[in-house]
Amino acid sequence: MTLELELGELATEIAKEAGELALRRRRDGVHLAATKSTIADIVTEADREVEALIRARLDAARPEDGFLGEESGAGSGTSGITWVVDPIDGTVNYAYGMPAYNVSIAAVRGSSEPESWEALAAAVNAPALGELFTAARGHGAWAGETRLAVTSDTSAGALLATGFGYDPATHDGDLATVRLVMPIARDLRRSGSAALDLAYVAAGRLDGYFERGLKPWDFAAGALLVEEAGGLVSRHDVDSTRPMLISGGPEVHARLLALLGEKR
Ligand code: LIP
Repeated sequence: MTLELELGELATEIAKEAGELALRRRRDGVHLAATKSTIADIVTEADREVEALIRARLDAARPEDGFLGEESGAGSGTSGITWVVDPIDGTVNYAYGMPAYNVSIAAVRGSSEPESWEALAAAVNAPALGELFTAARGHGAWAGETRLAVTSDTSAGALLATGFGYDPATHDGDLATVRLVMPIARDLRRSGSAALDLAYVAAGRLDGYFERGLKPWDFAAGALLVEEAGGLVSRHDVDSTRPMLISGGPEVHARLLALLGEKR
């Protein structure tokens, strides 16, 4: 078995267990643990508990690996493999009881800097939706037994998705970005979860997705799903406080790149 498949099996197994925990805690009732960058940027007790479970399982299975999690931060390793984890991506959806949330786990070769890592394996588990998306580099992207592929025909316009940051001061600029891309769009979706948006691009349910200000754990797994489904993912303005992520099939990616590739 290749390293990519081995890491993918571990990510999938842990994402399943972590998703079941997140679902149980949602049904028990969600409790706010803290706020972060703004009052809207929340973390629930379940976020912390799910990440602790994921980190414990990874430490037991591969103690020499590094770790980068949204809630517990970074831990160095000696193996050259780093796990990049968002325990509950779509946290606000989760807190409100909306089903568009997921456990996102990626294994990358190299550091926890997106510009220098190579993603090797990914699992995005949306337990309330009953969907598990997986990928291992060189072995395709999957939803269960279904192989994923990005779209290619956007003659009716592209079905795009985006997201907005937690800081209201950024919303005007993000809306200006939306205005910029609408001429190539047939419509726009906003799920509230970057990992799910990327999984949907990989599955051909969206033609493209773009968003400013994502954190490494928001896109680490979803980006590999898109790449293994024949799509492209790129980041721009990476030295800014809010880099732009662009994703889609080759044609849609090129059109988004032409419109958004440089800071607007
Ligand atoms: C969320 C992303 C989403 C973005 C939100 C937030 P979180 O991640 O998945 O795409 O629009 O602002 O960053 O906070 O739920 O892990």
